[in-house]
Amino acid sequence: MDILKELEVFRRRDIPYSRVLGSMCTIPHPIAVEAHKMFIETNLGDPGIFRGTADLEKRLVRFLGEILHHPNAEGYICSGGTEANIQAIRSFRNLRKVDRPNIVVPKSAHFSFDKIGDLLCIEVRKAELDDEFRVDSTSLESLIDDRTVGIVGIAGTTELGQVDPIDELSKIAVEYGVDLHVDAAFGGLVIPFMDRNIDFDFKLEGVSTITVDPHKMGMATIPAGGILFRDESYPGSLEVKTPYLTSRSQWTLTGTRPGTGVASAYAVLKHLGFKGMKKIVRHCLKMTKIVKEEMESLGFEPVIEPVMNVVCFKTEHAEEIKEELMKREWIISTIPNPKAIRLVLMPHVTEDVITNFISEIKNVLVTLNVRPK
Ligand code: 0PR
Repeated sequence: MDILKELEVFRRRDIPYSRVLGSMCTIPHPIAVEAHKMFIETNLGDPGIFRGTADLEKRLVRFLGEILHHPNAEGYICSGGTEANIQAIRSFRNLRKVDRPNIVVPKSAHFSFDKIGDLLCIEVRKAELDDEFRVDSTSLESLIDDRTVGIVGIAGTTELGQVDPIDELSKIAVEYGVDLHVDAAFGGLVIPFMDRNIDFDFKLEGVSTITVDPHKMGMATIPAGGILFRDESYPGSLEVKTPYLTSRSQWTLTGTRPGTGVASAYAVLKHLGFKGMKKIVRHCLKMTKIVKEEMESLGFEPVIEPVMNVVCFKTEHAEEIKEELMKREWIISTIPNPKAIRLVLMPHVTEDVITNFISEIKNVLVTLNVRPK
């Protein structure tokens, strides 16, 4: 018991999600927690032992494939968006086999692509953005050459929640004969449930692979990332032999890997269904609208009109505001260019949370004696 008390002391120092408006993770759905507990000892690294869990993973991949217009996509549940992005680009590189390979990504790409450059010894070329912070497809196209093994588009950028013109990127991918990876780590479980229609997935013929993370908007327990491949040639290029396991080979990056994320993600999607997910997304978009209006009435101006449940407000004082909020145990984040504060309206953010946050930010402006812009 003493040990548990000791753990509690540490755990109590964590900030509760009800004061977090700068994270792409959230409180897992209650059914996710139950499912997680049931699968606590499972290891998908040895699917011959955990046969049921392995079959459940196939079902979940099918679910995600259905949501992304390709029920027969290959894929697996991994540690998160970073691993998913690594595996997609690694498959492009392995399939192409060119000397000194490169990929072209938007300037707004998540920092996991910098890790990818280093790990895979690939040059990462960064394409310019347009005024709305979407990748400029002309700039991206101009960076493609005969050593380019793939291009990347983002459906839900980390900083602004913006969606690149994936349809244009798909045409470019087909024209140049290169693979297109869509990083929909965040947006993959938002866009399909929005009223607005945005094409970003396997519906577009140029899209080869998609990152989609249940541990972000899928309300699964951490870790639960997802990588989907258009066909088996992509994961096939990642395969290594596993002589002493119950399976002959594996194409995942990690060996031992939990089944908890699979169970929790499956449970949430099955429990909520399309309708339930739509309701969650509608809630998050409503909270985004409310916070945007409240912040505008304080004199803040959004960087872009929010596309999904991420909104940034321009301010020269972004860092000071963030620090002062942190002292008061509120968590937001900032972006450097343009200087802005960033809010992510995850399912745990309710109108009460927003009311408390707005009154705190008013106090912060008074304490710092600054104006919003
Ligand atoms: N791709 C995109 C578009 C992302 O936004 C992220 C993470 C990743 C890939 C990488 O995913 P993993 O972190 O699962 O490997 N985006 C968030 C970010 O960097 C991750 C995050 C989540 C950070 C919760 C903080 C936090 O409290 O902001």
